Amino acid sequence: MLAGAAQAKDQKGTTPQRPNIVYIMSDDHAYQAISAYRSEVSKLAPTPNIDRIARNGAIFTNSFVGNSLCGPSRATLLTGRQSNAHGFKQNGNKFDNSIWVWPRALSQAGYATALFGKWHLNYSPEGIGFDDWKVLDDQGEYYNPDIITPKGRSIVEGYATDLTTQYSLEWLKSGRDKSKPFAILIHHKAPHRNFMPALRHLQKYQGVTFPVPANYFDDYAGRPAAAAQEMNIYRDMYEGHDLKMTVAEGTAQLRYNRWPGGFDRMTHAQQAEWDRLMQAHNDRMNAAKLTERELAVWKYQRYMQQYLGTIASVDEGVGAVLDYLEESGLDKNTVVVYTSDQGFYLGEHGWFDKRFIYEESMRTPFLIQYPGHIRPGTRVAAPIQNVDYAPTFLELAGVKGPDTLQGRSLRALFAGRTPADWRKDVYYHYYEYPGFHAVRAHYGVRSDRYKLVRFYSKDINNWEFYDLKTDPSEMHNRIDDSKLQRQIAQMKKRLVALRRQYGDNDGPAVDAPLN
Ligand code: SGN
Ligand code: CA
Repeated sequence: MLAGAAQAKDQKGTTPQRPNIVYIMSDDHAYQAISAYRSEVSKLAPTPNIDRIARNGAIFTNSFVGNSLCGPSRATLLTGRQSNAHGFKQNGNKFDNSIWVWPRALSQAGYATALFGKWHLNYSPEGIGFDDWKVLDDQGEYYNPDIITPKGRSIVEGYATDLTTQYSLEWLKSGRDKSKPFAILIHHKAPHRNFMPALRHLQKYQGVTFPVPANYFDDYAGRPAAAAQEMNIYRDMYEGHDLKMTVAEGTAQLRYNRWPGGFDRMTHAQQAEWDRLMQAHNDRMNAAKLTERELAVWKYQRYMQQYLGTIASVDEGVGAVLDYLEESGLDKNTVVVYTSDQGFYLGEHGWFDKRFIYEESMRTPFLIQYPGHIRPGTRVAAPIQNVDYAPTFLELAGVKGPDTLQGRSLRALFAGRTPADWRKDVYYHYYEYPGFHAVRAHYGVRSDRYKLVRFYSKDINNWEFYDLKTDPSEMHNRIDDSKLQRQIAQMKKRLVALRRQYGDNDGPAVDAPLN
């Protein structure tokens, strides 16, 4: 057996066949936009193919990240460690491709490995341990993106999501070493900003009116960091770049477009088709001369139409991969995971983007199928976090990981057993300030009932406390509520314990004075 392949023997003394792993991760895909999670928005924009995974296997209803930002989350996925431990705390850091990551461990244990799509940790994944890879440059572009491969970099005509699916299928069908089990990472750029759907989906939701979240016009009372952010749909989205609004009726000229790169890359034919498909909708908006509040709601609708439009191609891509696995019979011995690098706000608190510990950002979807090992339709409520992915894949592949892993395999959970000592609460730490969207640095802990948060930037330095049972939308900071002081003290203890457990000394000590 190959080095590192600590494959357990089963009761008959034979080595069970190691499963293949298909890990599909999109970028900024809110659980609210996956119909298996049954949100109001997703009822109007279903994801039938992603839902197949939940139907075939399990859906985790309390899945979280430890730092709701792309780079840190991806580094956690690969290393099984929290941001402070792997060191990639904010976007723009450079990932050290030589540190321990599970894809290399699987490669060394005899797996064929590949990565396609968004990487965003370093220039390329050279040295990570992938037999094959093709990645988008940095954040990646939706249309005609730059693609970096072991041979260099080039502009490829096409739509990023479709290209990522195409590369993945090519590798699965004919690119890999078929004598080995495989692990493939399919990392979609969609639905990341600036939310550009494929032309075939550009009008898909144009006529649809999505339910506006009840707290869309949040006043942020008692929550200074929530008030100070710059991720408000009606105030901070760029009308051209994000919302694709035009300057006047009868023209396709966009309003303020801070980063024109996304459109400049289109071919003339793509641009002409885009303009044609958007014209009537934009003309109606310009003709309506909307008032402030009406415009704010219109912007939410346009945001949803575009964001969900990009997900349509992701869902098709997931369907194509699942179809191939089924047609080839590979599905029987293949674990398929669908997740996102973090959650995202779809208008809750008036927001897009993520970063905050508040629910919609801290949560991330997690769906998994593994025929014969997960009962179809399983729902798991135990809290999981992205530190758990690496230990899970290692256990499935029968490979021993290093002692530095900070998560725990999900295998017992999806097999229907929650270990008695499974975690009861989840740690969180966001660092990137100053940065895009002006979300102040903070850390905190979330239990099934409460959430305790410490913001610690120079200008905003406060505690917040939420009762998720009575206030699931986190509108009322109860930190000064005399009736909750016992629970707050208890959560502070948990926060100290979790900071110790993960070795996180960044930021002020939990008992440090506020100023
Ligand atoms: C870009 C986006 C931001 C986003 C960051 C991080 N602006 O800078 O809105 O918060 O990425 O996103 S954009 O208009 O240039 O897309 S992350 O998913 O990579 O962490
Ligand atoms: Ca992201």
